Amino acid sequence: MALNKPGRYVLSTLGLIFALHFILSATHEQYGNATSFSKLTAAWNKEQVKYTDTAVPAHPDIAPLPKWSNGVGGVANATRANATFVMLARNSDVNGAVQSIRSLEDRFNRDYGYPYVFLNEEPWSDEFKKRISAVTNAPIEWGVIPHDWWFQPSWINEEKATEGRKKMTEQGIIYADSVSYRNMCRFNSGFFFKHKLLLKYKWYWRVEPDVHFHCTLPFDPFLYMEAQKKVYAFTIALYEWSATIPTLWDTVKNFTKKYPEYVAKDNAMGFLSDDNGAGFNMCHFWSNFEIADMDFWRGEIYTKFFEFLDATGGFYYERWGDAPVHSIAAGIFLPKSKIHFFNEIGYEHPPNIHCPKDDDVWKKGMCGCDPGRTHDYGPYSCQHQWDRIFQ
Ligand SMILES: Nc1nc2c(ncn2[C@@H]2O[C@H](COP(=O)(O)OP(=O)(O)OP(=O)(O)O)[C@@H](O)[C@H]2O)c(=O)[nH]1
Ligand SMILES: *[C@@H]1O[C@H](CO)[C@@H](O)[C@H](O)[C@H]1NC(C)=O
Ligand SMILES: *[C@@H]1O[C@H](CO)[C@@H](O)[C@H](O)[C@H]1NC(C)=O
Ligand SMILES: *[C@@H]1O[C@H](CO)[C@@H](O)[C@H](O)[C@H]1NC(C)=O
Ligand SMILES: *[C@@H]1O[C@H](CO)[C@@H](O)[C@H](O)[C@H]1NC(C)=O
Ligand SMILES: [Mg+2]
Repeated sequence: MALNKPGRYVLSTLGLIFALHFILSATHEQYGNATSFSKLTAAWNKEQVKYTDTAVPAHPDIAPLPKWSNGVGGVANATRANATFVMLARNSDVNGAVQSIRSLEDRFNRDYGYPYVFLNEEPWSDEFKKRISAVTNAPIEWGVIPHDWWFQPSWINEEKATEGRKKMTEQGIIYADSVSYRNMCRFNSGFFFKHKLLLKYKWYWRVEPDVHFHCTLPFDPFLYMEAQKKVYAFTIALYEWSATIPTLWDTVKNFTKKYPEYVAKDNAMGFLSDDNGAGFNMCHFWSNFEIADMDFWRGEIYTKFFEFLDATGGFYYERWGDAPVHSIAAGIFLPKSKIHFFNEIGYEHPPNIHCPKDDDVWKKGMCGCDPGRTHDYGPYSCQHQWDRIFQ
């Protein structure tokens, strides 16, 4: 695990855990029962116990842990985060969606029971609901997206948008001609976290149909994010097709000129740019996997940022992806220490795969992937640009 200096961490938090424990035991009989010291000691060797100092009350909408679970790190359900999975999909994505959820349940969630929120611009089919419900016992909510958060706004100049799609098609860009792909990118950039089913959660883990989780997670990544005060996490970093975002960076620069106070000190600009912000080097986090804090997207800075981008029409006149938009925002408006690379999470969204290269991490996670195939330092990877900002 990428935890720094576990020994020191445990020591420095022991006091806090004990103090919290005594207060809670005295005031909550149920807490006392669930965490009697014999149980705590038995679970001591499990990684998760290290995070108990950041325990938050179980979210009211999170069901009790599944019967077969040993509890989160053996500490019952008091320690789950205020978190949910979110999947945007079409009814026709059902087979891929089932495959992704099976994989996620097997490698992580069967022991945690974090809820799922599914989003679609159309009503969910009975088949989709039935097939997904069959492969998880976790709570599931089925959301429909409000019309205006999905479809091309009426103020977009359709002639200009058509022209943009035509030009991109000639350049042989993937999804060049697709309006629905653009709807999806704009929705993921600026709206999903405002959906009423997501408002009650702080953390989300984005999952797509047809992805694979290749390693068993020996800890709860949500509680890790919380404990380490992270905001945004990724597993794969790569280059964007520049033809999809010709004016994005200039728009970003206009925004930061207007609001210089929003730019974080010690940010991750060195990941996004090779010349101190003059140009964008196309490096971004691959957003089909994300674990992040929705309160960052909901906050003043990102709200203004998205509105500024959206007003230019670039999501339709060009083909701005939610991946560069999220990555640029995280990279500029957050200190770099709040962005995390989850090496332990073996993840595949074909054609790319992150498989932990370190032998101990790979073994501990019982990873089913070939570390030789990992994207990390392949030719299309931006992992070097990520590493260099910490050197
Ligand atoms: N409801 C809905 N979901 C969509 C639509 N288009 C894409 N999605 C979802 O949005 C996410 C991203 O779309 P993908 O088609 O996977 O795009 P991608 O990951 O860039 O490209 P792929 O390599 O094809 O996976 C996935 O979760 C899709 O299921 C759509 O028109 N409606
Ligand atoms: C705590 O444990 C005792 C003894 O096992 C039991 O009688 C009591 O009902 C429990 N309290 C709660 C709130 O679970
Ligand atoms: C877990 O939480 C649920 C809902 O808050 C509660 O009903 C259940 O008793 C809790 N279980 C334990 C072991 O604390
Ligand atoms: C979970 O997070 C959301 C968003 O920050 C917040 O509104 C809600 O009150 C939180 N719920 C709990 C139980 O902490
Ligand atoms: C940035 O602002 C300048 C000055 O207002 C403007 O001329 C230019 O078109 C803007 N660039 C983009 C990409 O919006
Ligand atoms: Mg995809």
